[in-house]
Amino acid sequence: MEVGQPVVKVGFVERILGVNQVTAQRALSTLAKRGLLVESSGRSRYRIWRQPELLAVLDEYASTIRRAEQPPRRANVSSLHSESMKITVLEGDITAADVDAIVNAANSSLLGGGGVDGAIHRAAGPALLEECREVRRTKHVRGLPPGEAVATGGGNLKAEWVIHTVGPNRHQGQTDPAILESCFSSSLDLAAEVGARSVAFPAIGGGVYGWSPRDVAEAAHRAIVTGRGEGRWEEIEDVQFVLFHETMTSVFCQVFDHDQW
Ligand code: AR6
Repeated sequence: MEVGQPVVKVGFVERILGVNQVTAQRALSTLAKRGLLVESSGRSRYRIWRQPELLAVLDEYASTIRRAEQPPRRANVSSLHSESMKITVLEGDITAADVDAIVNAANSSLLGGGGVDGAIHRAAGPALLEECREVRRTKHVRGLPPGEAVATGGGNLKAEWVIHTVGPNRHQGQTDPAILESCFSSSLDLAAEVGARSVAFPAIGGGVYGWSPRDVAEAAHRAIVTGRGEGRWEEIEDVQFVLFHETMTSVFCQVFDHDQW
């Protein structure tokens, strides 16, 4: 190990994530395989390789393990109604959502990635990647800009459509919350356009792209309040936020609970 290189130890991971040693070790080994850490001094110390993504991915990984330790469940923790739109905050895996359209937190390449993007591509199968390649060849040759959305079929998913949007990447200096808000409104515009009546969103931007749970929840909330105020998305009856972490879920509940729908 080089002198001065930041390291992460199993005990640290146990403490910050509140998991046991076996879970912490499994998380670190997986992160090393993903190239975010490099093993050094055996299996107890790892050199940090790609710091900005590390904590987000660790957190996501630990949630996956915690869910595997306890049988998976989709907790309906909050359900709010406007005149015609029901908004629900759920905790679980979005690929299992029983909706017409699932929104993907993609990157501009549209060719897949980690996080929820990776999960959606794995669950949808190769037809999704093929459709994304076609979108790149035709509509978005230079890639999909942050804040915009594009629809494809859902491949093997229950959902008929996947709506791909790209969050602003804070690590690349894209810090304008209006772009994040636009991810939610453009996705709903497109969902309405393809005829979806139910739509599931992940916490766009809330992982690798570095937005806090509150930033994401408030952007989603502002988008829906503004759009509904303008009479948009009348046809969409059911909006679900399907979130991966307790922290994200509780922040969404706070933000969406404080007013009447
Ligand atoms: N179901 C629901 N939420 C999930 C799932 C899942 N199966 N998996 C992860 N999440 P991220 P971003 C949560 O990083 O910040 C990708 O590599 C996750 O815990 O997926 O917009 C893309 O290709 C977090 O709360 O999206 C881009 O390169 C939230 O989904 C980049 O990441 C969003 O985390 C986009 O970064």
